[in-house]
Amino acid sequence: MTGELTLRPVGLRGPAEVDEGTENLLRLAGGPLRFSHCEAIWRAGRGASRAVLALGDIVPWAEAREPGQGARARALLARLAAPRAPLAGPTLAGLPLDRPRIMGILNVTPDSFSDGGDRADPRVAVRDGLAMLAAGADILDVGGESTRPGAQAVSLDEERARVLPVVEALAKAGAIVSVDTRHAAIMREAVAAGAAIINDVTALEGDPDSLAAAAGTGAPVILMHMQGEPQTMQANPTYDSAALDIYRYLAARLEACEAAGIPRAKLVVDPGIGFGKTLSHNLQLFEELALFQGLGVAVLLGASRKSFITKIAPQADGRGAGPKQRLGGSLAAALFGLQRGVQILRVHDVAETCQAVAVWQAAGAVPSPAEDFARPAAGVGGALL
Ligand code: 7PM
Repeated sequence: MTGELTLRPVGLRGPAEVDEGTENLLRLAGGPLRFSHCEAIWRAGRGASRAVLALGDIVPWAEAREPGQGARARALLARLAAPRAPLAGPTLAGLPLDRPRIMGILNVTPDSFSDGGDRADPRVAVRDGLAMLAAGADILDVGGESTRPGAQAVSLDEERARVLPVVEALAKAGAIVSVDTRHAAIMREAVAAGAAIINDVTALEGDPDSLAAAAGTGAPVILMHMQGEPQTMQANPTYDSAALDIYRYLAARLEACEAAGIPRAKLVVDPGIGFGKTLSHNLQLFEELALFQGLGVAVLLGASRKSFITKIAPQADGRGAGPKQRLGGSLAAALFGLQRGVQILRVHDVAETCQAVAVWQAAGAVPSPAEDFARPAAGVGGALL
């Protein structure tokens, strides 16, 4: 019975915490973090065996699980270490992913949960988008259909009217715009209007035409995991193992995209915090975020202002903090994600997040130029294999 091997880098360290001259290390996805150990997970049927192993012990451990798994382990290690290709498409020259990227959220829906419909007016949305750019956003994510549980379905015409004017204006202003939609027609029209990236909470499954539409645009695609539908996804989310189940789902979506002609270099995965997950599932995903780097593509984290924050830290009066009172938790989640190797942060509070990331980097997670050039990082071809 063929099982399934996954490797989760653990003990991720910044350059000031490692000795590249003596340790057997890999850099995670070409970014600032290094690792010398992985949790190796072997899942056969419903059982899973796990072991935290030094890099040099992983291939033999895998081979001992099942002949041929040593080669699989080598391939996974190569994917974990490989620098992520810059995101590129017909209107996107190439956004390097070797440092944290900030995606500012522009929900242009009258009922968007976090900004209470402030941006139903396109002029307001464009003004706010430009402010986010000035505050340091690398990408602006424009969405016209609320995915709040119980939200009213939106007609294509209504979504069009909300999204396209904002996409066009911001793209004309020079912004890298992603369109947050599950509808193939909106994907096509938004890219034609200047959107550079497609962001789909249904991982191109929400519309039978999405795979072809996305492939046809040539735009990079963010594939997010959601269990069920927004209306019902929080009723009783269940997994054998949330991180492993979601990893398996995203691996399958990556295969489907490649088969449809979308190369892996244009794909980003996202575990979908809050989309069909209990608090426990969300926390396990945070802890195990580095697992997703084994898919060999960039990882996006969308935790900003989400309700799990109020479940962890209710306000003194016991009530849940409203979306705009969740900044502290959002920043903590963002930095935790960076510490687990996440490449893109999808956030409402751009200025605050950029400031937090800058302090995180200065505090040691990013190599000083001297440090970085003095000792080139060990590659996959080094002593470990
Ligand atoms: C109501 C409920 C309104 C939830 C908006 C939301 C993500 C996303 C959204 C995410 C990616 C929000 C969500 N969340 N796209 N779109 N990842 N890739 O909190 O986590 O913004 S909508």
